[in-house]
Amino acid sequence: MPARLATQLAAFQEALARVDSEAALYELQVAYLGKKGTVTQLRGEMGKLPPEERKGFGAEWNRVRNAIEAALEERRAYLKEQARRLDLARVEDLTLPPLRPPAGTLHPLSQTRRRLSESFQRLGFSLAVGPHVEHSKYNFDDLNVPKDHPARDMADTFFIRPHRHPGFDDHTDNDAAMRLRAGELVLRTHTSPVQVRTMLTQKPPIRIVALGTTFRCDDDATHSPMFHQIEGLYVDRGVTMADLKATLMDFTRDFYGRRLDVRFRPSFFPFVEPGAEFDIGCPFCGGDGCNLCKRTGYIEIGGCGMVHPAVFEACGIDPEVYTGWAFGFGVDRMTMSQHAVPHLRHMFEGDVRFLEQFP
Ligand code: FA5
Repeated sequence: MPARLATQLAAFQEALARVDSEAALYELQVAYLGKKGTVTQLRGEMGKLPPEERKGFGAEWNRVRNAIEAALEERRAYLKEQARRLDLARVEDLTLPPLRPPAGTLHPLSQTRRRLSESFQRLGFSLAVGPHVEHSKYNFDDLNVPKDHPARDMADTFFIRPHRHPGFDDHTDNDAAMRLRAGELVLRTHTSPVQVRTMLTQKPPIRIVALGTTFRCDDDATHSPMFHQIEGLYVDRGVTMADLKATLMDFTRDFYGRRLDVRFRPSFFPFVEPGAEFDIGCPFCGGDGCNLCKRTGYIEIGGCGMVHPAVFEACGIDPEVYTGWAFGFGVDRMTMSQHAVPHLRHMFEGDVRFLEQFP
């Protein structure tokens, strides 16, 4: 065998012994038999040999190439087999229990809503619901809120413009929508319209709570454009302010899990007379004054009072026979005060780092 061929074959065999992957094997193949491979190039030199040597060199070259190809093939089969053995020998512990996907928890507001409805159901109240898009008659007029009341101002109320849906031209809902005049549809500014809807459809005795979303054009640390209220209504013969006080004191003890100081501050709401703000003694400082209660020792929960006779009349209930009380509390503020949340915004941002704190 010509010396140059023998050198290449020996170098190849030495390199082959060190190959331990299919990728390295491929590189070796290219280095020797590729277009610019060292063995391929030797073939090109055949033309420079005297004619009598060419035939012998050609036969030797073929032998070397075949030997290299066979060795490559053998090594490839060996590497494949080794990889297969490794794969088979791998031990997977199929008895390990799978990782649990992270489970979500109820939003802190939903937790409060549940606890509130459970508390009032225990006190004998049933749950009532009303729509978010409300007629101004129920949101204002029937609640004795006059047309010039500041709450009707654009600063507080989101008005809805009735809109004919082009795809439903002959739909009766569309016709009803078009009969509404501007300013008649609003996003309910409180849950009090549920009082009206209930009294229009049920006869006393009535004992309901309505929990839900409410909307106002308001935005700061303790006011949000979308927030939640719980409304309570109790109507029967001989209902007095003393019933209201007793119920709210009972509820506070049940909800906060301990007896808290409470206070009723005279206040004005057109749909009650007399009216009051209901405050609880700050559950954090125990009344000494802290940042959460703005150093007053009390936290305002919402309004309450005796149902105004004008509201009874608008709902077809005789105010000479029946009396009743109502309240409307801010659910978000109650949640904030319960967990010392500094800004209302945290409730609606959906930040998992905040939500994880309420398992
Ligand atoms: C009312 O909404 C009356 N409907 C409550 C009522 C019902 C009084 C029945 C008498 C009888 P007020 O506007 O004060 O009242 O709101 C009640 C509570 O809702 C407030 O004390 C506060 O806790 C909460 N609230 C009001 N506006 C916002 C807001 N923008 N963001 C968060 N909470 C709010």
